[in-house]
Amino acid sequence: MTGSKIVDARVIVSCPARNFVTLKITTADGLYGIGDGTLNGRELSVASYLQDHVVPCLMGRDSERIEDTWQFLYRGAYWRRGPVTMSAIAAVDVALWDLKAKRAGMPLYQLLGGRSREGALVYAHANGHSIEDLLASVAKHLELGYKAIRVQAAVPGVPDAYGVPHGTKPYEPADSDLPREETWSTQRYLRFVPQLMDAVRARFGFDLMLLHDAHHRLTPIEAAALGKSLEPYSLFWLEDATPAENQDAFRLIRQHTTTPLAVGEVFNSIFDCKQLITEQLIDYIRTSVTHAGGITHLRRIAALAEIYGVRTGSHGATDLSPVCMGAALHFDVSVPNFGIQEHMPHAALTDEVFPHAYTFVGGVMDPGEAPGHGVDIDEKLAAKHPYKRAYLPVCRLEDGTLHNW
Ligand code: EZ4
Ligand code: CO
Repeated sequence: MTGSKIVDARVIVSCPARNFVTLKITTADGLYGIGDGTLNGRELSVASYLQDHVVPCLMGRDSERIEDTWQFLYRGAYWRRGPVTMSAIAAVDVALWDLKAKRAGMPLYQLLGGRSREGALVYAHANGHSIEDLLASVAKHLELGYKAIRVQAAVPGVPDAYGVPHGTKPYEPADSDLPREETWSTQRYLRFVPQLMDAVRARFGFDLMLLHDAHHRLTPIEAAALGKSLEPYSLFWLEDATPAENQDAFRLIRQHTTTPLAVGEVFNSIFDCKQLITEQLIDYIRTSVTHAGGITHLRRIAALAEIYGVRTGSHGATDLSPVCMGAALHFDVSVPNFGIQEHMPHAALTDEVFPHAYTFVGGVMDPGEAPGHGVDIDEKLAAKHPYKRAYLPVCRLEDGTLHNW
């Protein structure tokens, strides 16, 4: 193991357009691997978890022992699961897979069993301040070659709708130094979404794959009603209809609608989705490489999902770094039950800090053929953009209530 021994592990926190936590692990023979540990709005907790508690345990370990290192960090800590822990474990895991693939001189997907498909179908975000505005955004994304598009628009009479940018800035969910508080009306939303979908189908027809994110804002019965009212528009999926701490809730939604359901961007382990999968209550599981314990754990979730006919549809917003996107694409092209991958393009500065081998052509993305996961970090450039505190918004109903489920 001499050459593959870990001799250095560095946590790099930077803000090239938005915050990212990156782990760089170096071995005795001078190879290095990169992992993403970004947890939106809680970045420094993962950085500390890594720096203070994980990095000391990595020194001198054999970087080739990915499974054993995963088990050591997961079981060995005694305190299992949770987004901070699992994002930190993911950062190590992805860096080790990157290292192993580089050492083998292969793109990562080869170590995962080779390609099951030529590319990964991705979906884009179209959003607008009005239906007309949204239709223009859909048209723009179709021109760019996207075959699948998530549509969100401002709800008339509701001051803040999820997924819609403030002013003319590109959409970025974590956009304030302290949490911005938003007001929300479920009734207005439930009336509006079918009108929105109707307008999209009337303008663009039914070939386009259409997605929508309810962003955990509904009760189970409201979600059931929405799913039912959207059936004529033949959605690819309805995402995060309700929060899923209570996995039972999806039974009720499922009994009422044939609109396909996706959930899981906030899940961090297989236990968050075990019942959803084994009872076939969902169609797509949205767990990501970074927030669900890395390639090692995401493969287990996908394997469970495979035998119950559930497909993958990983979260891929801009708060998951290009390192996560690179690793996700290797996973996506290899896993048999891949469904779709979210693609929210990063800012030009983010792409500059993280040079990458992946590409987008004609609605699909490809991880590329570079050894490893194909994503690097320009540390000098990253250092010029220090961390800036940023929070996701907090949502209240019109009566001021924060929870309605
Ligand atoms: O709210 O990435 O489907 N995508 C989403 C995202 C998430 C953010 C949270 O960090 O819902 O916009
Ligand atoms: Co979402």
